[in-house]
Amino acid sequence: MASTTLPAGLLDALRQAGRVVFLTGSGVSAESGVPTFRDALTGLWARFQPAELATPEAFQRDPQLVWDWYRERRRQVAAVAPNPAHHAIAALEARLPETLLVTQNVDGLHQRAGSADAVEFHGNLFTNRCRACGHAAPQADPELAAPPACPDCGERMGPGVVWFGEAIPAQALERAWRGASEADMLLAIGTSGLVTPAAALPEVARQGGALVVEVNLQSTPLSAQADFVVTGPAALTLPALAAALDDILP
Ligand code: BV8
Ligand code: ZN
Repeated sequence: MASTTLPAGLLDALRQAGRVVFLTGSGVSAESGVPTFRDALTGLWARFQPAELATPEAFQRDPQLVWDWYRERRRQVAAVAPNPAHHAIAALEARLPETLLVTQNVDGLHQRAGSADAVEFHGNLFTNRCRACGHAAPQADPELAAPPACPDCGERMGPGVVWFGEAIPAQALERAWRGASEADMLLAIGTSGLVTPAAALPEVARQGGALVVEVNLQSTPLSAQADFVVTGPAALTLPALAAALDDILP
């Protein structure tokens, strides 16, 4: 396995950090074979932009088309497994005194890797939500062919994800914002920092006095805010970080 050199000082800073926040984007799921958000628009969907499918207006305009895209993504995710990056984050959560995992991903892979309490900032593919009355329900069957009717109000339900132009679920926003502002360290992993308000969390952490670590294949708009940069695939760099921490923790 290629060795990963961790930036000098990172391990000590992680060991001394009391409260650690992990903020993940689709780069964490890339090595499970889940296309990143933009990659998901290939093949059948190549002719669309995210905003043409991942919005309430798109669902109003053509519910079946939008539903089919989410059904395809549910199938893809149901067929893959968490990768070493997800498992390393679960291992770090178990080893560190106080952690919070905030994910922008909707694939549920962190939970399948053992991160039981992930804050799903953008919702979850395997749930449905009624935008008319707020009724929400799990939707385990990736093959459901059409949007189900809301059992409470009869309106058509859509995927339980946060579309562009929709508000972040209040509890997720509150937990993530408070966690970042109180953090001693925030690790931004596999996110391009393009989508707001998630992209503001590293700055919220810095304002609160936290150290910011970026784990990514390449630099992003968040790199300028980072005290440490770990470059490489998360499925390599995060297990290396977890193993190195194990070596120095009692
Ligand atoms: C809101 C769920 C207000 C859906 C997602 C102009 C016009 C209109 C709107 C806006 C505008 N400007 C700003 C906005 C706001 C908008 C926004 O940010 N737009 C962007 C595009 C400019 N935001 C919103 O609308 C948000 N809501 O603002 O509400 C409001 C307030 C009150 C009341 C009403 C309204 C809601 C945003 C949520 C959108 N939903 N997902 C679905 O999945 O279908 S976001 C979606 O895109 C993903 O969840 C992800 O978070 C995001 C980015 O996707 P990707 O590019 O795939 O992933 P990422 O960016 O994380 O990049 C991958 C990274 O990983 C890269 O850096 C890559 O280098 C790295 N990587 C790759 N492989 C690896 C790796 N790193 C390590 N290892 C590897 N192996
Ligand atoms: Zn309803």
